[in-house]
Amino acid sequence: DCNHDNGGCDHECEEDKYDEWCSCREGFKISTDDWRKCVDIDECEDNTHHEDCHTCVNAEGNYTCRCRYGYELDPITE
Ligand SMILES: [Ca+2]
Repeated sequence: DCNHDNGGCDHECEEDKYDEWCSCREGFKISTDDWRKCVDIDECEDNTHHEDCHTCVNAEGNYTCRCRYGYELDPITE
């Protein structure tokens, strides 16, 4: 029951007539250990997120890119 203690969910609780489930805000995913818990997505582990990154730095809820010396972040794609 999402009305009670947010269904025990870390972030968002969703429900329909039959079921309830937890979802996470952008940058987080449901923990494989506990369907109610949200854990940070390591975008740097998954190569699809940071093709243009020289050095990917994972952070809580997002990630940042660092550039090699002589380059700077493209403000359009950042
Ligand atoms: Ca992250």
